[in-house]
Amino acid sequence: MKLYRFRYSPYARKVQMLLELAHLPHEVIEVRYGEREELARLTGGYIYVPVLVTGDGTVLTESRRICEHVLARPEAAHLVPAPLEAAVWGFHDFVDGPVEDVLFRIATPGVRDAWGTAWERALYTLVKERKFGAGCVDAWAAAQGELLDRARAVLEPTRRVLAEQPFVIGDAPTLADVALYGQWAMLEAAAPDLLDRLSPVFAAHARRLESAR
Ligand SMILES: N[C@@H](CCC(=O)N[C@@H](CS)C(=O)NCC(=O)O)C(=O)O
Repeated sequence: MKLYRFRYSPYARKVQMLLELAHLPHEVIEVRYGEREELARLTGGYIYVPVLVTGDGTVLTESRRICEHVLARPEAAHLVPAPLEAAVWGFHDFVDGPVEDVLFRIATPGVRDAWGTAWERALYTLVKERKFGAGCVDAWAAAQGELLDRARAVLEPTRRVLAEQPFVIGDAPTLADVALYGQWAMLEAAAPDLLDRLSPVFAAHARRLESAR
């Protein structure tokens, strides 16, 4: 399989961790933000990541759909234990919704500054400003402290659980942890200390997942 990603993409990093925990062989293709010709040709025009190309050449887009596909494989079944299916998917959707909604604002200024070319920084800013308004990236940089407080409030029950047990559901990782890991990877791609500043409990959770894969 081939996984197309940006290093900062929480959705792509979620899929990557899922493949790693399931021990499904895959090649990671690092897409250059300012150069997506291969991706556009492959997908027929979809230039978001993640994109997964499966062993039989099927091209999958949308991380939730990709996760469903991977989880249908026997190697990955343990990552959504049957009696916990509703809870695990519910948590996944909570992470990709309200959690991502605040964390991407925290990560965005650092992600922008990390792009290697002025063209990529300008394109990334344009993409954000077209959706969230002129000056949004600089405004999020200025409001980082408040955004971190908002994120801590949204994630406080999760933090309390992870302070007491290794993973969201107990002793073994599930899709719930994998979804969180995508967010942690985004923050650390923006700035290496950002996740630890959000909470050392979350940084420890990221390291546990990396050890588990
Ligand atoms: N709903 C999609 C969202 C994918 C998405 O928004 N990907 C972002 C990276 S996190 C992207 O590719 N953005 C393109 C751009 O910034 O031009 C999924 O879950 O896969």
